[in-house]
Amino acid sequence: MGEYWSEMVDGFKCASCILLIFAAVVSMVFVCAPASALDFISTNYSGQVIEVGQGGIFVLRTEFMFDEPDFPGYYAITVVWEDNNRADENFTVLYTRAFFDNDNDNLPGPSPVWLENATKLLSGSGTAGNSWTFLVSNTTGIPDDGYIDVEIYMQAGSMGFSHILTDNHPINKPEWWWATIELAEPTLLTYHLEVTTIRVVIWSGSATFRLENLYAVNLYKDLRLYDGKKLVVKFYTYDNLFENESVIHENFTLPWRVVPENENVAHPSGIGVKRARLDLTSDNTENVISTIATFVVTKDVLWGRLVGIRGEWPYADPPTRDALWKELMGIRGQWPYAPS
Ligand SMILES: [Ca+2]
Ligand SMILES: [Ca+2]
Ligand SMILES: [Ca+2]
Repeated sequence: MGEYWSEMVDGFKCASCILLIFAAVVSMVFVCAPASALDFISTNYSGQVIEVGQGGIFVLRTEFMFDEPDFPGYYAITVVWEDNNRADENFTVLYTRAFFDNDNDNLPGPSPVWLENATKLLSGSGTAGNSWTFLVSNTTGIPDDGYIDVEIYMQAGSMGFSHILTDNHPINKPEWWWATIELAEPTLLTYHLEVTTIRVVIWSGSATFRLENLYAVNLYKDLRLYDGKKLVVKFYTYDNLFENESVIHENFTLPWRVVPENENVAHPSGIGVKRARLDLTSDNTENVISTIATFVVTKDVLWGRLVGIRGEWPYADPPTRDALWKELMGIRGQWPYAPS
């Protein structure tokens, strides 16, 4: 029994020995790893689509962390694009800024700790016009550890020209291999970036019309506007003759994110809706910058509303029944003209 017990103890010792060795190996891996595994955090542009208005400003943000107290930190961020030999297909770097962001809200905060940047803009001949290379780096080693954000503020346009509308103006294509993020503390690491798709647009998002009742549309919209002064719902006859309009938003500051919302828009003439259209316009609503959505009250749409009225009828109070009856007669009157 005693012998057996001592064997057990020896076995246990041996097992803890192995565990210790294992722990030592693991911790060695860990000690070696942080500089390479923890430095780079993320970007908002590598492999991403960025939408911007013509002449609008967008930010390329790189986030990383220095965590080796005995080594000052270094960074260099290089972005590359081409201009198709046109000022209106080029970007302009406006400025850069770098700061500690230890609370990770991507903002410099009320008493920011700025880091000194050096920038360089180089150009040469590329495959589609000039190739532009922009480099931002720190000048001397950063003594403090922590989370750092480096931002490059760019404008969609150059030489006083706004960038043309486009689905894809690439930044950092894979063949432009020198587009990298380099970070160094005890070791120097190079990260290659995925292509960034810059879309230059008037607006982005979506808007959907529904018939609320014969006299009003319901409009769901989740939009970002980069241009324009007014959002207008315009009403037309089935033959596309203008009837009336309702300005639903104005006096907004661009770029503007329309809070996703459902909104009922009544025909201002109090008559049945035949065609409706959501336009982004200048101050004069006749100057259409872009038509965002269109809607036709077809026979199918009218039928849907008839079914709706039938459902509401049994529960409606007398004044509502009067209104529903009037609407029903209105649908009857509009039906022959509605396209199927
Ligand atoms: Ca350090
Ligand atoms: Ca912050
Ligand atoms: Ca950040």
